[in-house]
Amino acid sequence: ALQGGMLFPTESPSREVKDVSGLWSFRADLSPERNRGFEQHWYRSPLAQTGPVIDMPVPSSYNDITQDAKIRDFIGWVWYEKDVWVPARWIQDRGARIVLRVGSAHYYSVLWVNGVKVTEHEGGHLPFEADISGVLRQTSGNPCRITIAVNNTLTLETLPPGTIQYMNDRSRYPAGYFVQNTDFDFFNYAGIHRPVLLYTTPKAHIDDISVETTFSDNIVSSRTHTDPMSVKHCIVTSLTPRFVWQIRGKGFDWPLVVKDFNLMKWMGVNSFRTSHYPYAEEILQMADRGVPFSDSPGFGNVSLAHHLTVMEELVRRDKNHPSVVMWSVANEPASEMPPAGFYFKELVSHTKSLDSSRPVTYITDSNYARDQGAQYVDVICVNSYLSWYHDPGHTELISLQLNTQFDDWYDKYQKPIIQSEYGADAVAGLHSDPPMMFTEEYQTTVLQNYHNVFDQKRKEFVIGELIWNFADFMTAQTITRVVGNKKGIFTRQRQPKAGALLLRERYWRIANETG
Ligand code: GCB
Repeated sequence: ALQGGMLFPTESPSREVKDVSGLWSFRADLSPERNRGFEQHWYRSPLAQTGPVIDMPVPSSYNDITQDAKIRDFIGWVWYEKDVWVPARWIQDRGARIVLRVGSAHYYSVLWVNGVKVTEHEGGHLPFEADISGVLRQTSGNPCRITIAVNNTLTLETLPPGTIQYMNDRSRYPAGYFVQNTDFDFFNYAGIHRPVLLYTTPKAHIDDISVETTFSDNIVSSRTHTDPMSVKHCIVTSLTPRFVWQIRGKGFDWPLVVKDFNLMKWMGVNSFRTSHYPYAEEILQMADRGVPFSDSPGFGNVSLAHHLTVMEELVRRDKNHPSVVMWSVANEPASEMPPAGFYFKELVSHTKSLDSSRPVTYITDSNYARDQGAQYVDVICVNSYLSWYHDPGHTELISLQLNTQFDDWYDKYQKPIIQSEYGADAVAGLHSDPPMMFTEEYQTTVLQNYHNVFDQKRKEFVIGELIWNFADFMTAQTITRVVGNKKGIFTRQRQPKAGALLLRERYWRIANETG
C-alpha cells in the first residue's frame, strides 16, 4: 500500500510553492552500456563537470528539442540537473516540511538532492515526491542541487510494455546495436513531462482528503453510483484528446490545454477519454469545471504487482475529481491469453476496492468469444477499425460488421457498451471522390457509417462513442504511418479536417435532442 496522500500542491497561509521548472542541464548517457552515469556517480558533482551538457526545458520531452536524431531516438538514462535557491526561512523554520515533487517523468526516475539520493519512482505519468527537509538541513541547503536520472526503457513489466532487441548479425548491425520494440503507436516521448515543484507544509499537516461529490444535474450523477447505466448521461458523445504536439512532445503546456478545451467546447463534446495514460492534474482541474471524462493508466506477477501500485497511485491522485467518471485499467491488452482472466479479475477488483463509487473498465480490441476479462468490468469498451485495418477501402461493410460486433458482445454479457475507438487516417487537404483511403472524404465516410449504427444502438445498450482521434500525433516511423498517425479530426496544429465539422454537427444535434 502507498504511504501518504498525493495532494496537488497549492499555496495557503501555511503552505508555499516554488516552481523550479525552466531550463535544466541535460546529458544523455551515450555509453554503450548506458550505465556510465551511475559508475561515475554523476549526481555527486555538478553535471557539467562530468562532460558536455546542454540546456533542456522542463517540462518537455527531450526528443524534439535538438537537431540530433540520437537524442530524438535515445533509449536509456538521461540526466537532468538544476541548482535552485531554497528560501532561507524554509530551512531555518524547523516546523516546516520541505517537499520536492516531480509531476511526472518517463519512465523510471532516481532523484538526488545535493548528491544524496532521496527517492526513486517507477511509472511514467504519475507524480512522486520526497521530503527533503532533512537533507537540506544536513547539507546546509543552498544552493540546492537537484539531479534527476530518467530512463525511458520499456520492458515487459512497464506500462505500456516493450522489449529491447539486440541485433547480433554483425554483417548488418554494429556491435551492441539494439532497438526498443513496442506494440503501441504513439512515439515514446521521454523526459520530465510535468512541473518540478518545491513546496512546504507545516510538520503537522493534512496529508489527504476525500471529496464526495453529489450533483443534482445528470452530468456527474454517475459520480455517486456504481451503476454503470448511470454513465449513460455523460458519455453520449465523446472524443479523445492527446497532449502530444510539436517540439514539446509530451511536456505539459497550458496554451495547448486551453486550446484543446476550447476546441472540445466548440464541437459540443461532453466527455473525453484519456489515452493511454493518466493525464496531468491541471487537465483534470480544467475538466472538473466542465467536461467530464474517464481516466486510463505482460500478465506476470511482477507486472500485476506494479499495475496494482499504479492504480493505487492513480486513484489516490485523482479520486477527488468529479470529472473522472470511470477508471480504465488498460488499453488493448492481450486479453485473449489464458492468464488474462486472473490478471483482470485481480486488477478490476483491486481498483473497485480503492474506489467503490466509480465503474471500472478496460479497452479491448479482442474478439468477444476469446476475451477473458470482460466478465469483470462494468462497461465493455471496444475499439474497432472496420474498413481500415480490415477490409481496407470497403466502407460498405461497416454497417453489417458493426452491428454484429455490438450484438456479439451484448448477447454474451448484457453489459452497456462504449465504442472507445473508431476512425480512419486522413492527411489534411487530401481529397478524392469517390473517397479513397487517407483522404478527408474517406475519413468522413467511415465516421458517417459508424454513426448510422450508433444511432440505432444508442436506443438499446450502446452508451458512448469516442472518435480516434482528437488530433494527429507523432508515432514511431513505420510504413503504416505518414509522419505520424493521421486519424485526428484536427491536425497536430489544431486545424479542423472535414471530420471535425461532421462531428460538431452531430454532437450539438444530440445534445439538443437529449437536452
Ligand atoms: C488503437 C490504439 C491507438 C492507435 C490506433 C490506431 O487501437 O489504441 O493507440 O493509435 O489504434 O490508429 O491504430
